[in-house]
Amino acid sequence: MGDNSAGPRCVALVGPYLSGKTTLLESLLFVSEAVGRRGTIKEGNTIGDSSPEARARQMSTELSVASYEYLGDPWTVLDTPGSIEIVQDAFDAAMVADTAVVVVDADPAKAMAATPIFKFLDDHEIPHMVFINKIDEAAEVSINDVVTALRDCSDRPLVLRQMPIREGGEVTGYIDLASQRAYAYKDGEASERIDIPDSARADEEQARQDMLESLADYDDTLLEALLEDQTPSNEEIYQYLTSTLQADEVIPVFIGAGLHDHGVRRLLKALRHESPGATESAKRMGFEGLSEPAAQVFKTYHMPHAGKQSVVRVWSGEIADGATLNGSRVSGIVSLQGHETTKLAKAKAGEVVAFGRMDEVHTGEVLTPSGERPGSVPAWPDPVAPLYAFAITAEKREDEVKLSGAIAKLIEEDPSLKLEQSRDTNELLLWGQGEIHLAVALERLNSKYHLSVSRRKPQVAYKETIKKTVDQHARFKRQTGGHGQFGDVHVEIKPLQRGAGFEFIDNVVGGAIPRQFIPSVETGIKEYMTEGPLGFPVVDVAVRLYDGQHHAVDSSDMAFKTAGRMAMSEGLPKCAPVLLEPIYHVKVSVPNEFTAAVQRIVSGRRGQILGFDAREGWKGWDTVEVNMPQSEVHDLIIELRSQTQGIGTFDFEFDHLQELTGRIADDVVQSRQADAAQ
Ligand SMILES: Nc1nc2c(ncn2[C@@H]2O[C@H](COP(=O)(O)OP(=O)(O)OP(=O)(O)O)[C@@H](O)[C@H]2O)c(=O)[nH]1
Ligand SMILES: [Mg+2]
Repeated sequence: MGDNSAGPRCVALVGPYLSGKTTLLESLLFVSEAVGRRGTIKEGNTIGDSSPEARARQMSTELSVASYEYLGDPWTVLDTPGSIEIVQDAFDAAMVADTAVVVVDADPAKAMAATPIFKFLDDHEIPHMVFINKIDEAAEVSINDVVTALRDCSDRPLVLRQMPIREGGEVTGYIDLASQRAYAYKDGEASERIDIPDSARADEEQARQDMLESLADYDDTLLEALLEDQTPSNEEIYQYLTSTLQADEVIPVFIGAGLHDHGVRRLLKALRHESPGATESAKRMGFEGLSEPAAQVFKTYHMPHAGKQSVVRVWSGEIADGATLNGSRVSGIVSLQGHETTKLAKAKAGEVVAFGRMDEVHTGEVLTPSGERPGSVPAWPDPVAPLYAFAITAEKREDEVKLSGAIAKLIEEDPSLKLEQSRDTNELLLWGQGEIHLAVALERLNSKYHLSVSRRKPQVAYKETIKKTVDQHARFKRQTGGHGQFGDVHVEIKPLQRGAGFEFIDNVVGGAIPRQFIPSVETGIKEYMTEGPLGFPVVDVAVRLYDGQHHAVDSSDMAFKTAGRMAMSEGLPKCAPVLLEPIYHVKVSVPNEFTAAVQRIVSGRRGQILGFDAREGWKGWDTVEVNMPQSEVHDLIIELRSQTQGIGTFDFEFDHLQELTGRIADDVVQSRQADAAQ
């Protein structure tokens, strides 16, 4: 690797919120002369983040794709959002990249935020480097402290490749530990080679030795050489660096400042020399030795005019516009430069392009002429599970049908969103990762589809039951002109155990109520049960129909249904009704320094701790298992993130219904009655 034979390569910029990925993309494009003028986030004129949502918020809200050529090599860069709430695109982009560059702040206190992405890259063995950004603001920061803090968040060893040179309270340049050359940063041009400052020599020797020792863990020849006090040649060192990156064994760490193009040429060169190419990545993704062309969709956009665009990495062969893949026709191939597109006649292995109007095709899908997914290709990772929901309604009634269609498109673009029609409360729930994620989704509905949507906190699926058994008689009798109405029932209403649901027992003997009317009584009873005396669906109740009367002419299905409902509406309030609230089983996962904080959060939310354990596969993390009322789970993620540097998370499922009494229950019932009165 490391020369023009690598073919088109692809790098993904990933890492925590606001660490400078989009700015670094701009710098990569500027330094490589793909753009002549440098945009900034502040001015809102970068190649990345072109959507109105991203510009307005000065944050990335979805993937941006752009390309450049450096020293004759073609590259595509995938710039991904860093917000912990908008994570899907970073994961999906990293999957298809040859190398992921984890851009982080030069601040040890912010290192932890990189944990989820390190974990993802480690789990999928995606080669990655670290770029410690904003070095221009890090005059007082020890780079070793940053690296040490990052090491705690990564399974793979981090190896510092550059050392800052400090002068007059500023970082003025760097020493490259592989080549042992020093450079002074120059604004707007390449860094200038200088002598290694005497003051830095001792540190440099030590840092270089540390680097070599880390590499030696993966190479016996190097280990022997070091043990015998031999220094390998620079050529050999570069070879070790390249092979350990490709195998995702070692994570090289670079430093710089995207905003000032500092260290960016060095990064371009490191990528050029050390990044694996599409052939290696195709192997990693299970596309080795394929006899037909293949591409894989890693992002779907719905464009207002161009329609659906499936962004793919081509893994093998060539694909021409008009080709049929998986039974769908490719209608247009374009390369992407931010929101600008350029038409192409074909795309070849290694390239990242968008295929037009393949309506049946989804993110993660492998596209081949035969339509077969090679058995060696692993399943695409599951979408990130939702954590937070709003209940939504179209502000204009006539938009309701359009709304679900538009949301389906949003979900295709971002599978970490989910739509659910709640069976309990009948609300339309939009699920996502948090408030910002959902707010961005609603803004997108507006900017792309001109849909205005109102949102509110989802209702809790309260139920009610009873605690006492009661006998109830009810008679429905009407005399209206000719035909009258008559139905008369005796029922016993009694509580059942939790989870038993509803039971109807027919104990009528001797034809007191004719057979054909008995199902109508049951229907009437069930109708009432949808909203009991407290205003909620009634559960865990048995109703035994044991007697009644009928009238030869006036009795009817209608009359007995009404009598059944009357028996319930008169009887149930006397049965000591009680509110039931849904309790969820929640598994909260955090770095273990926050485990005590979780205990506080849980007890503040009427939760009950069931136990805790190390989180499987996550170094230094705990999972705390709790039972918690649904009403408290709603915004749990917000408090959890605020207490855990953003990275705490949980999963949850309904567990059981539990009696709720006292003030909280009174409030629930009152607000239900207030709603009903409206
Ligand atoms: N001082 C300094 N500021 C920087 C540097 N790089 C980025 N910034 C600033 O950091 C802020 C965030 O930059 P972005 O490029 O949007 O960061 P990002 O990682 O793309 O953000 P998200 O995609 O939302 O996670 C902006 O105000 C940038 O101007 C840098 O090298 N030095
Ligand atoms: Mg960004």
